[in-house]
Amino acid sequence: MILDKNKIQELNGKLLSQHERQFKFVAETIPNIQDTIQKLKDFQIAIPSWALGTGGTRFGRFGGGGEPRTLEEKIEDVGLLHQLNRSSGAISLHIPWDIPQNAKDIKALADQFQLRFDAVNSNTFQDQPDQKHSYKFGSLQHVDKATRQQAIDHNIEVIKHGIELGSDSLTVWLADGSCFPGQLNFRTAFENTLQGLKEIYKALPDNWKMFVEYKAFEPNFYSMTVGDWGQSYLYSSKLGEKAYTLVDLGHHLPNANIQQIVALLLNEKKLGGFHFNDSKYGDDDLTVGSIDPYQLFLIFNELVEGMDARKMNHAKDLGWMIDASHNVKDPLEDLLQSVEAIKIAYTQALLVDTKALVAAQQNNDVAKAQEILQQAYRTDVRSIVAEARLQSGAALQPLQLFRNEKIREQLIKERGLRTMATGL
Ligand SMILES: [Mn+2]
Repeated sequence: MILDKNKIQELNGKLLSQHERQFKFVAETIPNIQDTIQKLKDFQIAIPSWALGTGGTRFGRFGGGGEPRTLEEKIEDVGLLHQLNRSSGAISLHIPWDIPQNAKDIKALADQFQLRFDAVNSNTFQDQPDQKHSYKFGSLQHVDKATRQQAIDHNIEVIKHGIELGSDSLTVWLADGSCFPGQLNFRTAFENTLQGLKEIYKALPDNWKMFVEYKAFEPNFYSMTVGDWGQSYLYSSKLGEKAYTLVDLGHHLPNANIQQIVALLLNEKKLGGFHFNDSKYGDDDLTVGSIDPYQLFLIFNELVEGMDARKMNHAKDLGWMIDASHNVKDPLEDLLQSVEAIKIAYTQALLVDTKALVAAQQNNDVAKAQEILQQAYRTDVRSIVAEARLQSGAALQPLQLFRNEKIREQLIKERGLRTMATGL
């Protein structure tokens, strides 16, 4: 569905005077506020097609109704989000769940919503009905050459779909690993995986990037063949300069210092992109910023500092994606909240007094360094993020508008109650 633009204007009109008061209050304290707002307008976060529906767990799935049934409807949903916040201008597809029947038409539809295609994602973690060899014991790591070749061919197929849609990156996440000691020869698994990745890498167009995503555990519980940033870094270094590590915030063991990982990968020119989500225990795939917004801020602080040190473009030089899916919220509301949390953390990171922080570090003034970071973190920047939305023609309060307009109810009416967006 397409939201009537007047609805956005109408609600913004009602909220405007309060917004202006709040914005003025905080803007006065920030030098070059319009620079910050421009950065926020440019900063777009890709929405993964699989987050548009209820994710479920291995115990069950409680669908909320009105989920997109086709690729076209998935694009419409992301288009709707983008209309509401002007911050979700890209969609990340999952093959084979989202194979475009007619790439030209799909591209035209995305253009209509001003969306581009972000990284395409391959899938060798489940078997498809027409598949010859099973991935039960892995894909690129598999002991059987034909199974490995099938996984390589699939990834090359995904690149081809991506080229047709104008994407410029491939994300490879492998579920490969082992559940029990002795099941796998670690070195052979690594070498097989590396050889497979090399074959896929060869099929990348010159302007493409390949993201190697790691994960500490699950679905394999004893070892993962790309289990942490060090292993991903090994693969991406051996592959070449088009290969990068992708950091999914939920793919670490508890208490990992993700901000330090990010800082060093960025420094080594090997950080490619992000999958944002939040977690309490593991790969919980919860709404970004719902559990530990301070960590999210600290990660963004390293990103901004590291990108500025390398004179990178914040909006374009890294891949920004959400990777979340769960059981209890409306997926579109969840995505609005996630995008908002990312933008808030980014804004707070832009507010850090870098000069003062460097001076505090040079003087070993630990208390001052903490004060500087928390000064930025504790600034209520919500009205700055809202101002950027307002200037872009989006809603001051996207979630409120989503509810006021009863968008979910309309989607249920259009699509029915028992629809399902993911291929899980
Ligand atoms: Mn991920």
